Amino acid sequence: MQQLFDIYFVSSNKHKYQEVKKILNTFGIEIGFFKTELEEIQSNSLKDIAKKKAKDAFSKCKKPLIIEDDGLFIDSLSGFPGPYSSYVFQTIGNVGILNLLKNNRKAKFESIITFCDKKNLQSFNAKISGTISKSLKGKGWGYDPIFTPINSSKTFAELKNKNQLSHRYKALKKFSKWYLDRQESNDL
Ligand code: ITT
Repeated sequence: MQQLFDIYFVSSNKHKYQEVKKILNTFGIEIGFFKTELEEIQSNSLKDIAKKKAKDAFSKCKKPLIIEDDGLFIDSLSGFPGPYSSYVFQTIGNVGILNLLKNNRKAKFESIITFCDKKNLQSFNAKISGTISKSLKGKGWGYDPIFTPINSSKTFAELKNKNQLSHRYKALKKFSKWYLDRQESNDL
């Protein structure tokens, strides 16, 4: 029989779910996976995209849920690919990004986690600074082989503790505090 959860992560991306599950477990939150493609509006604001995605997710899953929208923002490319990170990864990919960069390799990863249920639509965001490596390093998903977080010489793909410092970890930490406080005061 299928297990029922108090809260679901809705996404098409199983790598994101695997990380979200591990991170939330460390905060004592169990989460189920509702795998589906979500509507992504075109906007320069991750927060607007995330809110729309969360409403679309709720119309499909019909249970309390979170979704996540991420963007990789590269300084020398004026923030590109930003809200288009998913599309850019599927088209030019990591090698395409490496070919676009010269000396300035500074970048940021941002995560927005949005919670949605019948009453609430609440977002939590976090960023991590870093640089884009000069070549692919390590085996990881998405941009992990090219993103080196600040204070590290290794890419996300090479690091063992990505889930203790990533943009996703920081946004989920904020969400967990809010969620557990609400649960404790029977406000959910
Ligand atoms: P959803 O169904 O949840 O929307 P998605 O993969 O389309 O899944 P996003 O729109 O948030 O998700 O995509 C941002 C892209 O950025 C994603 O497809 C990855 O390629 C990349 N990405 C996000 N977080 C990452 C991480 O921690 N490490 C590596 N790449 C990441």
